[in-house]
Amino acid sequence: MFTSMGLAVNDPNHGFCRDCLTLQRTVSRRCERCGSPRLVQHEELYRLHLAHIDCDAFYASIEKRDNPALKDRPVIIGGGKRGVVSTACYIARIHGVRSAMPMFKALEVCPEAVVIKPDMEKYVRVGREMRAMMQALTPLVEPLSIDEAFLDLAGTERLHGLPSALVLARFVQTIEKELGISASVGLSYCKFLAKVASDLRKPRGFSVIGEAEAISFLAEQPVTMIWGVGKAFAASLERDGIRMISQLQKMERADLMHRYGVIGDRLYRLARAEDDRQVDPRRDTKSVSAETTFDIDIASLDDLAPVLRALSEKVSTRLKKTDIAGRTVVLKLKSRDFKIRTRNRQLGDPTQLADRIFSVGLDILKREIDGTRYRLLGIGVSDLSDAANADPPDLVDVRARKRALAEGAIDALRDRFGGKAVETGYTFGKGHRGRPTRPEEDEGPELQHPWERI
Ligand code: TTP
Ligand code: MG
Ligand code: MG
Repeated sequence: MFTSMGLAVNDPNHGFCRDCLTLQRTVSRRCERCGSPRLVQHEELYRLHLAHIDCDAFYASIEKRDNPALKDRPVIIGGGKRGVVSTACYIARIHGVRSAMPMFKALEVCPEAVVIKPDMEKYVRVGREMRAMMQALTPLVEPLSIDEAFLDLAGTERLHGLPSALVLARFVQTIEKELGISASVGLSYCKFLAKVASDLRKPRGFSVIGEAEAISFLAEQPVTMIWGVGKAFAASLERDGIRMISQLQKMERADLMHRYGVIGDRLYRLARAEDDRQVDPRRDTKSVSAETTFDIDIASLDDLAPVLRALSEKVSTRLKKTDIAGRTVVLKLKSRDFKIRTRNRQLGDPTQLADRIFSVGLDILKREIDGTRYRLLGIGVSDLSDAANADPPDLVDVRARKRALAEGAIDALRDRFGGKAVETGYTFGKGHRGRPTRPEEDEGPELQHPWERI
């Protein structure tokens, strides 16, 4: 398939065509061989090896693949209990449908949409297939979620007989053909910009951000482009008059750290395109979780909540020890008749905090209190990432911030005096019936749920 047309690969003057993978003799708008406009040209194209690949409208693409009649129709995946949009295909997005939008609202803006209930097993299967195909390209694959991963292709040129950029272009062609889904590629020299790049020209995008233009590119972007700057934090930056990354580029590290703590240091570095995090395939750790089996089956929230609190603290401690955080909270219940229920909820930012894990877990748990007697309760987080991205200071919610600080103080005491020294309102003297009786707490197997089974 790959045609060099006698041109030296690795010459930055020659871009290539993403449709026929042919190197181009000149800088042009259309492929010299097949006429396609899908050309990639960039000074650093053959020097960059760090990629982020993210599938386009993942769940919706799979459903379209399996039912070609849906191809040109707006498709929304969602519904179910929470009644929100999981994802919308790009046609539905033109009408204004977005992830996490309440379904009634989505149908207001796009009444002709076809709504499909998620089939997680199927999506997980496809995600796994794609991951295996990535791992055939390089051992350095770091999955971020069901439909995306970082790949470091440095040093694989000899193996593939192709520069990384072409390996990536060929890879997306392969998954289009073999899996029937499309994906977008971001190619850069660091994780931050590879991830930013993959999102620039969705769907079927291929974007390159080189070292030479990194800083000027970032200068024109809003602060929300920085990893970990969620809505709440962006609002507090805005109150301080900071909206664009160019403003951060002019600020001193000490000033940013004084204002925003540890995250200030991250703002300083990422605004300057400094990011030396390596692609770490071990980050594939599926989830961090804790679960326990009761001696007596339990149906009431009053009895389950203290156990949930204790387990959340255990998960939080493990996260803090290993310096990682999770963005999806997963609750697991096993009923008397051994039926397993797992429920998960994605957060805006990754967390390490017992308080957050517990409150989200409790919220999910409340919906499962329906008289069923449970023999097992588990809580965990998945979608793991660096702790550096966790729990950005939410200056909007002062109470949440205070709780986080209090949690830090409790952790310090626990470190000094052991886990039992400090008990919070929820665990203290409550719910002895719900207390794990066998053994103290089982670590149990990792939670089985769609996000981490992949
Ligand atoms: P994303 O990669 O965030 O989104 P996407 O693949 O649907 O669309 P894009 O082209 O913008 O990448 O998430 C992957 C899948 O995860 C998505 O198809 C559905 C699921 N998901 C949810 O269930 N809820 C959410 O809020 C989000 C963001 C994703
Ligand atoms: Mg995606
Ligand atoms: Mg994704």
